[in-house]
Amino acid sequence: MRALVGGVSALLLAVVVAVVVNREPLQAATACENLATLALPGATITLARVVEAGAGIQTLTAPRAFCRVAATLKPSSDSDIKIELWLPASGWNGKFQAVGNGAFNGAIGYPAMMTALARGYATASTDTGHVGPGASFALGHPEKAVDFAWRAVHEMTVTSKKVIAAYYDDGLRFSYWNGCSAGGRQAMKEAQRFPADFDGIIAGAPGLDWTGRAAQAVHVASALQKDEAARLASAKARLLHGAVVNACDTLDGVKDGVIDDPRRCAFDPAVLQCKGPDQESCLTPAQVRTAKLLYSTKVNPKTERAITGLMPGSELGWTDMGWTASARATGLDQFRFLVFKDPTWDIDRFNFDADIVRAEESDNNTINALDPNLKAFIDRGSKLIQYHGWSDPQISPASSVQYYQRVVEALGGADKVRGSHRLFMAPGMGHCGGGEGPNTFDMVSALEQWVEQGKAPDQIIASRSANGVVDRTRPLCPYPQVAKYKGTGSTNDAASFACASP
Ligand SMILES: [Ca+2]
Repeated sequence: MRALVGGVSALLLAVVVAVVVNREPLQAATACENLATLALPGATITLARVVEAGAGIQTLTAPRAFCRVAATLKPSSDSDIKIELWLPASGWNGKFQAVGNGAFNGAIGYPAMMTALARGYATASTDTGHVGPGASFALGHPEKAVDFAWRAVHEMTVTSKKVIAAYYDDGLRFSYWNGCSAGGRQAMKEAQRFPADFDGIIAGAPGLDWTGRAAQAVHVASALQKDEAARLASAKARLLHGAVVNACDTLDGVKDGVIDDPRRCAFDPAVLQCKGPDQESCLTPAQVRTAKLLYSTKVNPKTERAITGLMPGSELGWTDMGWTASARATGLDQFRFLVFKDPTWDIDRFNFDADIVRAEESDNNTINALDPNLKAFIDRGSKLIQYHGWSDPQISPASSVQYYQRVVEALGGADKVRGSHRLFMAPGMGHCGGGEGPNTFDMVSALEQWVEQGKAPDQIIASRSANGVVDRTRPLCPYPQVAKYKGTGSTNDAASFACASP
């Protein structure tokens, strides 16, 4: 009997050893390098090499050893999509996290990949099908425009999952998307168009109304180009910001230098208008008009959809050409290369009413990620965390609220949406971070808990630091809830607040 047990034990041991032995080579250098010969439709693997922990990539340091895979994807004859996929050589968490891009920039997002890799993720990023900033790549290359609009991200995701399946013994457990700005637009596009690609999606400050934002930024830039005296230099923007905060800070019941819901701030810049000549302490009539222009909501005269402006409180992020240099450049390139397809087109030719219609029609929902029908994504059980800073000077935060409300309407009420899609507005936060409000948070952990444990994020704690020390924490709340002060305790402590209806 004992001999039999011993025999069984020996057999078990042999099986265990066999499994371990079988498994080990898959995570060794040779297995990584063998990925170079992997046959994938529409994809050519151009690099498969182990990078050791501590090795440098650009200015970054690898937090763990990984298998670095680079590939070129050609879903169309004119496509040239570069991707990288990094596979932890050990300590893989069984999950995949794809990361997003910024503006029109054709560049693989190494920093975000490093962050995902450090958490044990297999991670991927694409250059979206072209190299470098700007949209000149699209001129005469409609297929490259499609690659940028949605195809590069989807193809990257499909290819990455195949490589992950080839490299690891264990199956992929969960797939995530994490992006902000253009990466937030990519996030929404995936949820709308390829609902099976990801189990969980983080959409930060999504540029989902890409053409509306381009029109708004060019509209402001056009006005300021015509009249230099109307520009709001940073000292005047600071003056305006101080007056806005002074007028609206306490509308939320807490005097903390941050306006919780700037839509309630009905500040009229005309109160700052100079009584006499221009001075540091006042705004000229032209500067008052500029401030109103930046806050203003325009309407697409054909679709009647509102193209929202910037919010009171965002003034410190404005440049003297309005919005930001990035918004202006992205807007100009949108019209020059994608709408008019004319490299000589310039901002002085812009006509808002005619050109916003033309921009949206020519886009035909290719780059814009405005489709509110998330039913397939939701029915699949996938989860979407959307967030946006109320002081974002780049992409109107009200566009995030508008989209969320359109999803609620399309799906038949907030009850149909709450279990799958939540929007977190961050008071005082700038574009994807920064700003005077709490602006640091861990959306990845919140999403992991929602997707993997079914624990929906009823609040997400955000913090703010000064000189490397956290000086305020505050819950971010699922829209339309806001963080309400309980009446006792420090207003710099998240525990003094609870998420509640406004
Ligand atoms: Ca306040």
